Amino acid sequence: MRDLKHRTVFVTGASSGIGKACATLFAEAGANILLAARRIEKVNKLSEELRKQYKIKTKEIKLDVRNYDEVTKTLSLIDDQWKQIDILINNAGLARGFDKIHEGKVEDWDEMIDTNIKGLLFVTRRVLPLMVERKSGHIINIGSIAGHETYPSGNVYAATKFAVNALSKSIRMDALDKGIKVTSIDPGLVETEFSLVRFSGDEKQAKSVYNGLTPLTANDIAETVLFCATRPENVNINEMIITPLAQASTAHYYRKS
Ligand code: NDP
Ligand code: 8X3
Repeated sequence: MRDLKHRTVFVTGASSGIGKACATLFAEAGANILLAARRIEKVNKLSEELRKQYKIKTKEIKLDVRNYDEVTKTLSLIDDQWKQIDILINNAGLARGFDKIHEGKVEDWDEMIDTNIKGLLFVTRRVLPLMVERKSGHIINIGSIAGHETYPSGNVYAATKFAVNALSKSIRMDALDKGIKVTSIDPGLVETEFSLVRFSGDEKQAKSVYNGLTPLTANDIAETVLFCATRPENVNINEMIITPLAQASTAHYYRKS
């Protein structure tokens, strides 16, 4: 098992859900954490808690992954010690809306494509060269079961996660001779702010996604991310699909009552 002590882990979307849980578990394992999201007040709070509790180093960055100039400038301005990124967790992402494609909102499509595909690419474009230079690093993309199979009204969200799936495979090929690991973690239903964001703050609708079943927690996913990040040097986990017990596919759920 690889030791994470003093390693540098960069988590995008660290203000909530899976990203927050990853930042916490990696901090507990002794890694130094670079935390990024747009809601900097949430990032700052978590950062301070992690520093105090686990005696590690943290750095907060306010970042909108959709803006390539911002990604470039922010990452070029961080101290050299923080540029030695050992593990990048490309987690920032979202679903917007749940419309049939002929009724879909173009602004929702733009937001998902800009965040889930272009945002992941923008961050990777700035971080991967630093790993290539050092011939070492691990990129962990948070994809989705929706990157393997779609579902009614899942259309553009699923398309963005199919793209993440393709990019994980592509990065693995392009960086094959550079000693870089690439892993795709592909969850099913995880109860986070995800559904609240998808349904634009409608709490009742968001809650109904998890009716009658026990969804995964962000911590369940963070544990699998940590597992992948701590395999021996020669081992690369390519992808993992993780669902709650009550989910068999993007369209099959067993709901009690
Ligand atoms: P949350 O809504 O709880 O967290 C999403 C995170 O992404 C937030 O920290 C948010 O931060 C960040 N984010 C969103 N847009 C941007 C942006 N433009 N720039 C920077 N950060 C951004 O949802 P989850 O934790 O569930 O989602 C994390 C990932 O997991 C996503 O990629 C999602 O697609 C994926 N996933 C989730 C599943 C689920 O059922 N929950 C299942 C499968 C995959 P902020 O708003 O502060 O910028
Ligand atoms: C989130 C899981 O099934 O809601 O990626 O698309 S799903």
